[in-house]
Amino acid sequence: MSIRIALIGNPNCGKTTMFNAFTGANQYVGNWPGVTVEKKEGKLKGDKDVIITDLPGIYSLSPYTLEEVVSRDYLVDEKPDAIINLVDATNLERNLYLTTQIAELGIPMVIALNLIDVSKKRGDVINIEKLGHAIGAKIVETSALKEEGLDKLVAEAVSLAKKGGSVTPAKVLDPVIEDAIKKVDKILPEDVVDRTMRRWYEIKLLERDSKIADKIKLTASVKNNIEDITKELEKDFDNDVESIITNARYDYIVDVIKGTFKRAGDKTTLSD
Ligand code: BGO
Repeated sequence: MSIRIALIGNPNCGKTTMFNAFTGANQYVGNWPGVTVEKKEGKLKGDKDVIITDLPGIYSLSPYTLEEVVSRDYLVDEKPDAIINLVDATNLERNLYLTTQIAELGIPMVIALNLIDVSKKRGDVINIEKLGHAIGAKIVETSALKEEGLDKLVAEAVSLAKKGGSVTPAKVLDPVIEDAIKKVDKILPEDVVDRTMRRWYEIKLLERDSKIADKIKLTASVKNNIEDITKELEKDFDNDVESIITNARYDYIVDVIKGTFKRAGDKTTLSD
């Protein structure tokens, strides 16, 4: 049986370069069903049982662009066996925003810390172990351009895929938001969503993501109860729910980066 691995990352993180290095001539290009967004799939060079899907480059798993919808529908509906999440090492903060969202899906994920050659040349220092621990995923340093780290990366992804199962996403948001998610969890029926993706669905429902709400059958009373939880959260923070959750993600990322990343020229040291 074949193994399905999805490549996902921000625009310009080196995804096309990496996809080409993985698949070479073994790729087919078409469109995603119903939309004019390019779909690229290919077989891994050296192991035809591994199918790699290159998802559109995006900044977020929100529902506002075709690319975002295509990428998240694929991850949620097709549920690949493993995800390779490319993170541009020279633009860590912005790239990790998407990573925090992907982690919520509970799909086994390995991070490719790409453009590491540029980051190292600049003199930036990243504590890979600590960063991986904080995010809850293994990190492999890569240069897609120089084809460095790619064998190790794909071996890690294949091994995760073969192991199967799912990952329990960490609860990394502000405790008040985590409390609201817990309340949604209590009222969301057991069998309406994939068990391992519950956190993803709960956050999207809290955010009033109607595309996600339309995917699941909820009674009017459950919908109203979720709306009440959202309203209460908005009252607590005196802000709209999407801004509240976006800000909380960035707070978490800033915290993670503080202990794991040192820009060239920064005189402070990273603690162990
Ligand atoms: C140009 N290291 C380095 N140094 N560069 C990389 C790496 C890496 O690990 N990975 C990718 N690049 P895409 P998306 C370019 O095209 O794969 C480079 O959007 C140029 N082109 O070579 O397209 C890659 O698919 C002229 O650079 O990314 C490419 O995710 C001058 O990052 C760019 C300089 O890669 C984007 C760069 C005519």
